[in-house]
Amino acid sequence: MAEFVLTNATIATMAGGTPAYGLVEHGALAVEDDKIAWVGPAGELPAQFRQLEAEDMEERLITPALIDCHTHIVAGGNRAREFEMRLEGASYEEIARAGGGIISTVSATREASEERLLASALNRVDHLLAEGVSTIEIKSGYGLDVDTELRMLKTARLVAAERNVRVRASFLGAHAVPPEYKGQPDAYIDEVCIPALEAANEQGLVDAVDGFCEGIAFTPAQIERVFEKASALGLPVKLHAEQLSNLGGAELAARFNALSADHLEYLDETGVAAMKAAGCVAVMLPGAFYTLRETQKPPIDLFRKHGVGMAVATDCNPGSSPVTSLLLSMNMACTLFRMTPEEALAGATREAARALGLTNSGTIEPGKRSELAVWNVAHPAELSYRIGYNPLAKRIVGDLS
Ligand code: DI6
Ligand code: FE
Repeated sequence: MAEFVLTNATIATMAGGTPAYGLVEHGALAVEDDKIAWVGPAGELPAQFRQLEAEDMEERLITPALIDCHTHIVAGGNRAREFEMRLEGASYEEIARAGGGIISTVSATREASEERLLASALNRVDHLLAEGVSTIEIKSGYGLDVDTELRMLKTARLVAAERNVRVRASFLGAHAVPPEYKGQPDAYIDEVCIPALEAANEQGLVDAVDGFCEGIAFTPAQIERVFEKASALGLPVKLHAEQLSNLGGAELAARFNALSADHLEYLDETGVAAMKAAGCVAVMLPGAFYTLRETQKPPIDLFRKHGVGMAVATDCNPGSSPVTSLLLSMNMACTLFRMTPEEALAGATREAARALGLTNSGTIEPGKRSELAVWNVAHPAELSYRIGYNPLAKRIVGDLS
């Protein structure tokens, strides 16, 4: 069992309250059994920890290890051609309605073997781990048939077997209507989506159930049927909601006590209030906003006013957010959405943990797991400030399996 002390560090505990960042200067922390045993000013380290091996952090910054709470990192192929088409004037919705978009990744994913899916996912996962990420949420939703949905979820589990990373797998069968069910979304939900969810759950492959509630995807009534099945199976839910229009998806998610509602550019105050009442986290995905050159920003001021927690994630996917940097996503959350660097860091740690229902990760507090990132910077605002620069010194995360 690991027992050690890290000393002479600046520690952003992200435990909330004051001072900002929960900052401890000239700090130390003690780790026992992969848990935080103590954190505070180095001069106050209790006697019982003074005989443990101590490592001098030379005034580096320690934060909770980062958590990417929304990715589609397992996917076949890429959509560089659609990137070109959008630059030539086509919209994301037009491309989707013409059979491209999510459906083009579905074709590539159906054709890919488990080995190919795993190798391409690991390549992207490694970029996240190099930035001090401990935990990655991975969605299915590019299979849209029972076999391929299961293959994606198995690949997500294999990521955690190949690397020291915690993976949370979300079933996203209600992501798009596949070509063989064109014009028959209800039949798709009944004949494919719900049976795939049951099969995946039986095999222990599902930690949460997600959906895409949008004009180009599924109506609230269709998502509700998937959520009812999730509830019957005892699985928590989350939802892609209000990304391109307001269909009341966040309110639906709140009625099912969703862990999170994600995107939310078109959310109104009624939806924000419903999320607050349900304790639902708002997941901000500035990489998709940037890639699609959106102009309607999510209602950050309303989230602040109502006290709705905001997470920040990459939304790593081949179409709307080919982003494999959580630090860049934090920078975009600040520059594009006007979140503060403190909110952005909380969004990639404490609030991201909440968005995944993880109660023992995301802050540096006694009793929580010691999942830490050590950075070659002096102040936590530097993590959001630089662009395309990775200041990670090391990840200290214990065994995440
Ligand atoms: N919203 C997203 O950001 C991803 N899925 C979704 O429902 C993007 C999916 C894609 O374009 O491949
Ligand atoms: Fe997404």
